Amino acid sequence: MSSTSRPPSQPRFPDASDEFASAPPDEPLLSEAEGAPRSHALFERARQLMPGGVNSPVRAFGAVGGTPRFMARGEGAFLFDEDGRRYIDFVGSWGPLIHGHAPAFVHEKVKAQLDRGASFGAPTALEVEMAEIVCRAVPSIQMVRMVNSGTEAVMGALRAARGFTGRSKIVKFAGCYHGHADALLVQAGSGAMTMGVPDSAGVTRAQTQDTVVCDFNDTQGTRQALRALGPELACVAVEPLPANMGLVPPRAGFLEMLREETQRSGAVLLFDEVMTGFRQSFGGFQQVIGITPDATTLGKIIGGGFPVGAYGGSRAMMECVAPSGPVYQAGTLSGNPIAMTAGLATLQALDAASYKYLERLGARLEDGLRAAVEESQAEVQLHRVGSMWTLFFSAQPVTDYASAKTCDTQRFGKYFHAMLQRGVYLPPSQFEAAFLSLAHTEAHVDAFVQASREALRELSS
Ligand code: KE4
Repeated sequence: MSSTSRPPSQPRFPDASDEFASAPPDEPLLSEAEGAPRSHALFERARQLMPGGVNSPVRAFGAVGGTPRFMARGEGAFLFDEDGRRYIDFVGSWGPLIHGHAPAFVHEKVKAQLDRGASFGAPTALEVEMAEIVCRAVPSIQMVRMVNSGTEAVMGALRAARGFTGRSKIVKFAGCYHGHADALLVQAGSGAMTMGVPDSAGVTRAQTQDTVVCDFNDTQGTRQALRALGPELACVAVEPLPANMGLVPPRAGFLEMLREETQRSGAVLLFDEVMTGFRQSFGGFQQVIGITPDATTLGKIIGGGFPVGAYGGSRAMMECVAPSGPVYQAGTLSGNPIAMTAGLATLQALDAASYKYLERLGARLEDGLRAAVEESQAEVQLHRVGSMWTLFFSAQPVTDYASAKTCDTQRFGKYFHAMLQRGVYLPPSQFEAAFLSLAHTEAHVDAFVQASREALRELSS
């Protein structure tokens, strides 16, 4: 845990009486083109120039319909779109912004670093400081390598696991997302063991033939699959708290079985904590559940909003990575001074009180949302862990990818837009998690609950 005190410029936590006192003003429901003319015009231009008009698919509102809001500015818990509309933001750039948008105590340090230079292509003290914090905080990490995205982190970790074990097979789980590396873009099949079938055009069977897909939370079937793979198995990659099929907590015993079986076979157990690292606790979700994997991937929060990723694990495995060992991996901007400065300022401002605050806010949100669901009799499943949650539009429990896929995504889209109209910005997909930050207050949570109460009532009318 960081020993430095909170930077003076950052109040302990925004107080609940901040300027956001009441629900956003009631406005007539406008058409997308009327309600968001600048976003609409920008989207028309963007679609001519970039695939789907975006630089990452989920942003295009394909899963919820309508015009994606082009954001102009972020401040604390708020986003402001190009049409000047303000939203309470519960996406937080998909997880990095644990302190909210544009925290002064982070951006001041980044601005100062910019005057000293953005990138040197040479080692810096900043990378040593970051490595010391990560190795001290994350139970499984004795050595770490910085990269520039979560995808790169997972690519590096898998290559290190294969180089370290000399084996080829990888197990991943249906519904878990680990970035867009070829070997992991495989058909999320059902059943205990599905040989990897490419899930994306451009990925060849050759690139996925060593990838095996199991079902998350299927303890017995997965155990059988791991035993069948035996000494061929290099790595089991898992989000210990999956959030890319929506938030689906692990069943008791499931992760423990993965730990036991990989210990037994000598395969590397990789926890992909790109999203949960430094989010669920300072030591990640692995510290919360007390299960130490062999390797961990990180991203998002450790870059404080700048491009970053990291992979780490035992000294024995990491010393296989170039230049210490034969596993090659490199990156022009890996560990660059800007991302390191932003990441260090972000991590150094996190302490036990931060996570207590996020849990208190998360519990308030969950209680309020459950009451709103009760009132509207909506057929939904609410999963919340710490500052992350998903409201699944399903009458049935959601415990894995197959059950997540049965959700009524049309109704989710209606809920999403009803919330957007009320000034609440949620992830534009049923299969994502929403995030609270330390910039959110009780007033923001209460406004979210009130908007949800109205939106769910609207859906059920
Ligand atoms: P990036 O390459 O996007 O930095 O990280 C890939 C990644 C790896 N592992 C996990 C567990 C992840 O959640 C991610 C990326 N998360 C998504 C949100 N579901 C990023 C949003 C997007 O793709 O635009």
